[in-house]
Amino acid sequence: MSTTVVLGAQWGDEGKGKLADILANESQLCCRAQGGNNAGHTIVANGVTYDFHILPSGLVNPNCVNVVGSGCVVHVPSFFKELEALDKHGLDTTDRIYISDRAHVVFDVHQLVDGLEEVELGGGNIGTTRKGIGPAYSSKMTRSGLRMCDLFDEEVFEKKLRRVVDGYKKRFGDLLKYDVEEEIAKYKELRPKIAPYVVDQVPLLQSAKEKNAKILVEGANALMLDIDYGTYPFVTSSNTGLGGVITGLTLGWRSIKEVIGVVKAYTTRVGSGPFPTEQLNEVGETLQKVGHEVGVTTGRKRRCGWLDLVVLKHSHACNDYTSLNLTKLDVLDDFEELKIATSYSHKGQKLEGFPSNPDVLAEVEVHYETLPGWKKPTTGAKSYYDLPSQARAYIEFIEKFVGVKVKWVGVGPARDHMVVRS
Ligand code: 2SA
Ligand code: GDP
Ligand code: MG
Repeated sequence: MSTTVVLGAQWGDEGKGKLADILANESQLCCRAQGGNNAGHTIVANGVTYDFHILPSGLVNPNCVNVVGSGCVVHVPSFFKELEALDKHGLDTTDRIYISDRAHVVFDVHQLVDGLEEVELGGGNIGTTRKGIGPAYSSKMTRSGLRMCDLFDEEVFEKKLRRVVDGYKKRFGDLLKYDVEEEIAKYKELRPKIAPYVVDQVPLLQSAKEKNAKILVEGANALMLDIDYGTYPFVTSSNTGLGGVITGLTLGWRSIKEVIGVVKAYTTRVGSGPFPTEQLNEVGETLQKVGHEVGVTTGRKRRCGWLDLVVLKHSHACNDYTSLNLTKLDVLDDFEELKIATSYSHKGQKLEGFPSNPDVLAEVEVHYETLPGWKKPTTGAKSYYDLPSQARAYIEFIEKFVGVKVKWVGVGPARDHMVVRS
């Protein structure tokens, strides 16, 4: 068995879905290890644009079986909504999508609580997607959550769900506008519908191992949103790095052959939290417009700024990438010059590494290198040497600084807008 892992190296939306779709072509299984339908992965294939949230991007490839792993959280009605959207595009998903029976369930009450918790935080809110991700993982960690396997015994299901809701009622009182009876009734219909999709992931992956299958793991969100190594508390509620892959799936660590970090050629972030290279000026606006930087799940405008190699070095220190996919290089085609952050200082002192304290991060002074732009279109490039020399210099600067090879370069949204280096 050999496993390739695709991980977001910045704050998300680097273009993981596109690389996952390309690599799914040579994989028998595509698995998600963490997160829920907060993720938004856009794939442009055969002239169709697909948006994935909880479903793995391997579904676009008709020969790839897909798994939503134990480390994920699943809002069942949204799962079906996404499947229906794929069906409308004519994509046959029959017998190609399974959910681990250990994955936790996101209920409507979690989504409502997500909103209430954001209101409680006031000006210091996280800027979540309000998909109930944080509350569902909180239920998991306090051992009161329901897993997919809990859906099938009606009596136990009701008892457990009522207990979760009672806890929230105590906390939020009348602010929580939620009818548990309605949710219970909804699951009477959903129960038989979801049953064929729910499997024990452990033997499924064990059998893949025995068959020497090629497995692709599609990371969701990104390292800077990791609950332990990201910009806490402005993060999502799962381990988005390599650690989450190991706990969220049962792959066998020996099988992991590649860990590919997906890096946007500039930086974006959705939601709140410090963002040292953010450009609240014309540069940021141009990146937002040219890069069509709008959230796939919430439709929020993404914050934009220069590429930050302090972030990328930290990300590499956490995930140990074997190679990188630099994406959206084409968005930089019209810039006269480009800036790349190479170090931070705080109160006049140069910082080693990436600060863990968000207040320090919010105050850092960023030091940049300036590189010449190329002022030529890159989207038609088929091989590395089709790229302008300044674009290659930009790529090689990143490689040298981080110490990891850039193996893929994205020069447009479609499948074939990808330069592969040997
Ligand atoms: P949550 O909802 O609890 O996971 O939010 C916590 C933080 O994590 C950020 N987050 C994301 N950042 C980038 N992309 C995400 N997916 C969507 C996309 C986002 C969207 O692909 O565009 O549509 O807005 C994603 N999901 C979570 C979030 O902004 C919070 O900062
Ligand atoms: P993910 O969450 O990492 O899968 O990324 P998203 O799908 O949220 O956001 C990336 C966006 O950039 C999507 O709209 C992709 O279609 C698009 N995209 C991916 N790679 C490239 C690229 O190389 N160039 C351009 N112009 N767009 C790209
Ligand atoms: Mg995204």
